[in-house]
Amino acid sequence: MKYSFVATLFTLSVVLSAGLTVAENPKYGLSWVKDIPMPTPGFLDIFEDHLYFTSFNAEPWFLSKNGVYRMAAADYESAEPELLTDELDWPNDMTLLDKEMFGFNALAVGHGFLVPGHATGGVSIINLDDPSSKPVEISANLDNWFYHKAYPRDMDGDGDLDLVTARCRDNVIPFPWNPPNGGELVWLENPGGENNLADRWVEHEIMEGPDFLINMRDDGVTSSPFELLAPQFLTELINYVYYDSDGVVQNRTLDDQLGNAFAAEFLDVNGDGSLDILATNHLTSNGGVFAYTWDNTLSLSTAKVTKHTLATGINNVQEKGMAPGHSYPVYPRSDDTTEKPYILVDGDGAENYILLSPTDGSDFESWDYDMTVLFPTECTVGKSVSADVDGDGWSEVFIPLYEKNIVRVMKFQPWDECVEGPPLNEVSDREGDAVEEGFTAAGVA
Ligand SMILES: *[C@@H]1O[C@H](CO)[C@@H](O)[C@H](O)[C@H]1NC(C)=O
Ligand SMILES: [Ca+2]
Ligand SMILES: [Ca+2]
Ligand SMILES: [Ca+2]
Ligand SMILES: [Ca+2]
Repeated sequence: MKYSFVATLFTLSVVLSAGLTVAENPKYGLSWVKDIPMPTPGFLDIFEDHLYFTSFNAEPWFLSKNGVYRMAAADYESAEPELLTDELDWPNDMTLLDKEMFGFNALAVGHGFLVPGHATGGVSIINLDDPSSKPVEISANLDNWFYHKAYPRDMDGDGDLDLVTARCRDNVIPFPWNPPNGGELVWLENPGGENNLADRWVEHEIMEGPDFLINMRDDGVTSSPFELLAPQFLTELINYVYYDSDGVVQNRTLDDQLGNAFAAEFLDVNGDGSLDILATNHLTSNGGVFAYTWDNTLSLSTAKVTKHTLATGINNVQEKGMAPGHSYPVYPRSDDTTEKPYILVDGDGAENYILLSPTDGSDFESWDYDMTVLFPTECTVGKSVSADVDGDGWSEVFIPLYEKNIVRVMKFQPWDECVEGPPLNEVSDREGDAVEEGFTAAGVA
């Protein structure tokens, strides 16, 4: 194990107006439920009633155990993840597609990564109604381009849904004979008809810049054919991409001060009913979480945008790696949305799991949050996800602990009633002892 942390919970101090400093726990914390064994889990999503997981690793593709898995979310106590496919190399994030697109329920998965041997990726379609069928890669199989997330939009107005995605070329070792690193926003043209998966789709470039993740605005108020956020890692900014009234693509840089960007999403961060942006960067030191607000009655293309820093000081601890990863708001109690939601942050290379609780949950004007490291993970944290999947009024949280080969299931509970999970410093890394021992150490038979 490269690093070990003191496995204690701690909270930042809260300064009271009287000038006293006391440590105050958030009202709610995360209580351990179980650890689900899964090789090197990466991205998690919840679509409808199911949890979806991707798994990838740096071994040569013919040795590696890549996978896309699914599990009935409400049955998290007993269900086992079902392998949908192990044929995609380095699957990243996923999107559930409408049945009308292919005539079956389908998942679009972006795949490939900058790790040598995995750099040529694509976008593939998984048939969820027939998981025994092989995924179909529809992207153009371009050397050294990899993809993270695709969204359906009708880009040419012919009535069928195309896919919009970002592709990235980021050679870890930039030999002079390699094409330059960079990112591009592209759309893949649906050929239409019943055999629209028979051939690869033509890939059209929209603009340069977007590279890893993108996020489509989907609140119904949007320019046509889309409005999106591109957290650009390579060019170190958050870009807002939209179409003007002449149908010409335009873009506006929302923040060029945050360094390498990781995520930026359209969300109601503070639960006041108006749309905001939640973002993270991805740095070796002093990574953070940021919100951006604007007057929703105005177009984001011209409105004044205010940046709020919700957390800083999130430090990478790995030899290779950066921090933090993805973050998202969640109501600890799904049936109580009167106060502001909490925010969960994947530490990624910081090797921890972080909770931001509103300093004053009822003050919707305030952007002050208290940061609590819930537990050290002793490994990379992938993209976690939360929802009240069993309808008991408490939100469950599913956390991919990459080198531990575990998805940790937790549930919001009152802070004082939270159960601590088995210590992760006793769970073997992938590089260490047998994976099976790791599962045993984590209390999973
Ligand atoms: C994006 O914005 C920059 C700066 O305004 C501009 O130079 C560039 O042409 C824009 N690209 C597109 C595709 O709109
Ligand atoms: Ca179309
Ligand atoms: Ca078409
Ligand atoms: Ca809001
Ligand atoms: Ca629940």
